[in-house]
Amino acid sequence: MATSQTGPQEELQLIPTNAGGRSFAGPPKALQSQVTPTDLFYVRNHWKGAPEIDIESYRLSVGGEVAQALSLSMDELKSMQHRRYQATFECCGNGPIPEYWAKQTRSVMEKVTGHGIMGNAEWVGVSLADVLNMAEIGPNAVEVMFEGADHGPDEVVGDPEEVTYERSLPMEKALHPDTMLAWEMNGEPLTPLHGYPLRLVVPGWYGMCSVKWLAAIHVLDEEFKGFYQIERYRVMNGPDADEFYTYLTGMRVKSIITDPAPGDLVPVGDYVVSGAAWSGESDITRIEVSTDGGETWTDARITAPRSGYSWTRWECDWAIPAAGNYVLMSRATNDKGETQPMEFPNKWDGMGYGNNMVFRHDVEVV
Ligand SMILES: Nc1nc2c(c(=O)[nH]1)N[C@H]1C(S)=C(S)[C@@H](COP(=O)(O)O)O[C@H]1N2
Ligand SMILES: [Mo]
Repeated sequence: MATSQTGPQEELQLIPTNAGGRSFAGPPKALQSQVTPTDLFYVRNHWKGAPEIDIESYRLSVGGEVAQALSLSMDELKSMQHRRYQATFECCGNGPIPEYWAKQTRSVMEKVTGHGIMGNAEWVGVSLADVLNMAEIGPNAVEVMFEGADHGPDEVVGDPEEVTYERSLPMEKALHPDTMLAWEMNGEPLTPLHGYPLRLVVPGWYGMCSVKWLAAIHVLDEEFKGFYQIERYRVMNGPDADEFYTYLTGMRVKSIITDPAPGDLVPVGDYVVSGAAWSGESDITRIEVSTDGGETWTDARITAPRSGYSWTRWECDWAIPAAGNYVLMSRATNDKGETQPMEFPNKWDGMGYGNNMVFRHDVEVV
């Protein structure tokens, strides 16, 4: 079986997204393995670097609509029952926007080609539910809000001038046993950029829900209306819709081709195309591949079903008849019967979030 040529072994490294040194995408080849190495796992921060946290004095505070307010050290958290699973993270700004649309789209992940604002990692921590149960949630609880230790002026135009990274979850997702307070990523303590010493992991939901550098947990008796909750990470329902916004939660059904990687030169002959597919909390049931720009489709084989909340890996044989330029595509369907759309679903929106369209993947065969 043929493999693609990549030239001399390239040094893989994170790619700045032109967002002022705040954020980095993983290189396309980092998405070829089941688990994304931590040093190649994307970084999406609203302010540059990571807040400094003194581990000796660090306490996670839990308060609000609870009978028993808590102040927990890392040692206390680590003495509770551990959870461990893989979870795929995707920033809702992941995925190139088609040329015709890119010019009008205001995305903070400017000029990223490829799909590297995502990755799959193994996380270890405790169930958030165990901590909330210890605090005894009161009868008026509606949502749980997570306060990060990072703050400053908002990155886009500096307005608001001072805001903290805070997000909330509905009770149902907050109390789901798989929603985790994690201190370990891929067998190591969290790195500063990924939220040391403690972050939330909201498996199956877009990345912005998983608050890093957790300072406090607030159980609320009303819906949270903070800036990063209601002014960001939403999509317009349509130019004339009655309801204006949908707030993104679970990751939409999506797939990517990871081999050949962009820029690989592929030889004529038999080739195995491979990639990943995921769909939030749902299972992937089908992946189809086209090697002729969407004219005809062939079913791909699932080679690794999801582990916990990881992506599903797949491959598909490609008998390449001749040299030339080919347009490959992959299209996933989940167990609810939802299939990736052929076009960007929120064209009118201007932000580019939640793009789960079938992408074109250009390949040069030599
Ligand atoms: N405190 C805090 N948490 C945060 C963010 C942030 O800027 N501050 N960024 C969010 C976004 S938009 C994403 S996509 C994920 C990225 O996680 P990672 O940088 O570990 O890949 O973290 C989320 N949690
Ligand atoms: Mo994100």
